[in-house]
Amino acid sequence: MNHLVVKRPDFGFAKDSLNALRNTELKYLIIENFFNEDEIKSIIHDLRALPKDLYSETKPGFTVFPRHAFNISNRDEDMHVYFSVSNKAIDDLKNNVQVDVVQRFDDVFKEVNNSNPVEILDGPGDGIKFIPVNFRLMTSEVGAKATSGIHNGSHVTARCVNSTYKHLNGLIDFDNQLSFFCLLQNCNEGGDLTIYDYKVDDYPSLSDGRYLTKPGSNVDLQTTKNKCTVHMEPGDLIIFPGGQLWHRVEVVKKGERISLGGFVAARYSDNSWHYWN
Ligand SMILES: O=C(O)CCC(=O)C(=O)O
Repeated sequence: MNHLVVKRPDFGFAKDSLNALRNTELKYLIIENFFNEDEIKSIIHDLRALPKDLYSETKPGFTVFPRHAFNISNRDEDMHVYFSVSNKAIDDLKNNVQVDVVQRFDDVFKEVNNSNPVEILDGPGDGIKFIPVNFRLMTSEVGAKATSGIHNGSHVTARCVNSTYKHLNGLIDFDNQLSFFCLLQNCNEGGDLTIYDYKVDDYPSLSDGRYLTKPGSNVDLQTTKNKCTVHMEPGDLIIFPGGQLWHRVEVVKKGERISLGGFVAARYSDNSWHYWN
């Protein structure tokens, strides 16, 4: 599988990347300089100034703003809980972060989708939207491995069958969803993204964060060498087939890692792409 690294605004042959990533012809796309140094400084300054109650702690050492669509600690949460706060969360993003991060994603997604717009996903009901992106802050808390563990989109979805994703069934191709995030701050040790050469179907499905060995398979994701670890610089954006390929953020050993991201997938009815978090 290939990967591409491009510099904004020179997209050249990355113009059809969303489709190439969906087909796993591409393993990942990096867009360098998605945010420049001054923008990153401004965003991090705004994050530090945010009222504490706008953050949610998903587990010790892993804090997000605004919240995730799925509730990591309560898989039975009713989806209306999320949608009752999602429009306010969109306003919180706009009102508290000076750099218009959503506009930036709109612009870049269009560039890598053959000039077709990629819109924020609609929620159930008129005027209700998903939160487009969120900030993820991972620290190296003592005793808590602030990392995502090895996962893929279906794994995440499996934890959410009773909640927010329910209404997406049949509408969005979220088995083949792409993950994306911009790295805003590197931690001092760890925190790189590892993408495995294995797809969901090559490997057993997980339950409750544990992963099982597929009967007859001698693949062990913990020890396999068939993977790549991608080191990114602050300001780089990565898009990869996180719905299909196993991946993880390596344990944050020192310092704090800050990223901004979400998911993007095509709607079955017309193949138009939408993003959410
Ligand atoms: O936001 C990040 O830093 C990690 C993203 C990730 O693992 C995912 O989207 O599945």
